[in-house]
Amino acid sequence: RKDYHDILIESHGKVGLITLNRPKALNALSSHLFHEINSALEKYDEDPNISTIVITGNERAFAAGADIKEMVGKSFADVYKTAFLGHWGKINDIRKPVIAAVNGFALGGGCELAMSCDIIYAGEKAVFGQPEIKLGIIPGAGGTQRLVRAIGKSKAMEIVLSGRNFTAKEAEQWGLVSKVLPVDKVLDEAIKLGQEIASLSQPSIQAAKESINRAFELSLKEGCHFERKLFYSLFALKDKEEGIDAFVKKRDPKWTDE
Ligand code: CO8
Repeated sequence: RKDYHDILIESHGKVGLITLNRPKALNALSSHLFHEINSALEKYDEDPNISTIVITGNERAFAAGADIKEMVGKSFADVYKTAFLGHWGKINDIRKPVIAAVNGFALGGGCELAMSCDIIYAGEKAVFGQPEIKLGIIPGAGGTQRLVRAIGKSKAMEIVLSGRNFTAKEAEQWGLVSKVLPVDKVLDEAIKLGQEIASLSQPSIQAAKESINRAFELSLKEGCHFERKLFYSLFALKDKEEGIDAFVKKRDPKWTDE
């Protein structure tokens, strides 16, 4: 498609794929590239033919971070007044599930982009890290917040304060990624997972995502309360009747997403 320069988009059934495509810069997330990611995410989120989204890079890099070259010479006033890179938060508003298929480097903003997705699949050679400290800065797109929630304080401190990278295997052991796969299988498996999720009733998928994400914002009591309200509200769906009836009658459900 001609509308984008630094990403490729293609759909696989109901899965919308976004491939970061700035290979010479190891998919460094320039403002322009990030605007394109946001635009594609928004289009997929609105597209009734798409149910889940996969973001990937190439074998060498998912993304090696924000574009460091854009930061040269920028002062505090410059970045503060213009809310530099403020548009990075858009992905958090996407309602449909977003899966990251990570090969190669996922560093700095690249690691943060992966962590902003709902599920991460990683290739055996993937390398994660928050090396910002080595540039005299700190993570700025949620790295200090999401990493500690995913892997706990001691490990998050070690990673962010030392700037050392960590492997796909470590990321899996620590619970940051849900699966480590051979390099050439990561994208296929992520798309397969996307298709599996897309084959279910979408209002309940979106409610489940919304509810899980509340766990990061609310106390346990409030979170369970929120979940219960959503649970009750799903009884208003035709798909709830369909799913329960299909189970009772031992047949396959036919979802209408209503
Ligand atoms: N930004 C810009 N260009 C980059 C970046 C980057 N993050 N990473 C790599 N490149 C470019 C290199 O400059 C090089 O370009 P050229 O060929 O023109 O010199 C090309 O990509 C290939 O890179 P290398 O030659 O360095 O490849 P190597 O295999 O030798 O090394 C590394 C690979 C180890 C990944 C190395 O490139 C590297 O260390 N990259 C930088 C990693 C990093 O520090 N990332 C963190 C950036 S800061 C950040 O992400 C903050 C996010 C804040 C978000 C805030 C939102 C509000």
